[in-house]
Amino acid sequence: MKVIKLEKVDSTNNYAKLNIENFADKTIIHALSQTSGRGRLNRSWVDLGEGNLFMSFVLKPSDCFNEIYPNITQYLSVTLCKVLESYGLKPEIKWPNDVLISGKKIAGILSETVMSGNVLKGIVVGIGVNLNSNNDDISSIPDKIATSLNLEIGKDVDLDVFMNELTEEFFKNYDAFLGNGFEFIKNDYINRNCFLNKELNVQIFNNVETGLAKSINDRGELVLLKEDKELVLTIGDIL
Ligand code: BT5
Repeated sequence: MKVIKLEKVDSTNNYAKLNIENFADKTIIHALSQTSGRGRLNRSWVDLGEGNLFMSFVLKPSDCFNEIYPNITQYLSVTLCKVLESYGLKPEIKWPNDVLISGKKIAGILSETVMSGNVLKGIVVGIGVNLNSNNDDISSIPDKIATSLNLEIGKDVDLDVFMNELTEEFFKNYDAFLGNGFEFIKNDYINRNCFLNKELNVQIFNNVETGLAKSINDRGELVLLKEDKELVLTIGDIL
């Protein structure tokens, strides 16, 4: 595993994608600050200043796409929960991969696939974790109630220590996850969920589906019960 350290970059995901040919499997791009951090669907990820985590995993598990690769984001959300639990917190997962503390967003995960024709050049899995912020900055985040680790535990967090813990935990079971897929983490994922058995509105692009969150299947998809019919959702945002 190699770590590439950058002072400042537009987005660690952009940097990883642009230079993907030059990076070996399991390379990490770590930036101390991001000027244009991205979320999904053109949303942005706010840089809350010094001491917060912005990193991307460059993964090259094979040169053809496998249906379990999209589940890497869920694998990373479970990994993050385990690290946050070691700080004495009780994180919860909101499908598919949001990690919340007492309902507040502490991290975001963005996975992007780089293809050239049918050849998979690599997968870039970016994660931002709020480690050190203050109440003013955190409340300026648009559209979401957010938090950061220091505000939850009442003391500053060491960025390098946290990043090493996250990286170690990620690679500890990564190969086993690739061999087994979502089922390998299904229990760990479900044990931390905050959405099952609740009535949900789920936005899928411009459409909103409403129903009871019945289960998570072996592929990590959300099974929504809508008027006696089952809807199986692969992507979406729980509103
Ligand atoms: C995400 O998108 O949550 C994925 C964010 C991934 C960020 C990492 S940082 C390293 C790597 N490089 C990148 O350029 N990106 C990745 P989404 O589910 O679309 O949520 C975006 C929404 O989260 C925004 O619209 C805000 O409401 C909220 N948000 C933005 N910044 C935040 C922050 N620092 N903390 C908590 N919430 C935030």
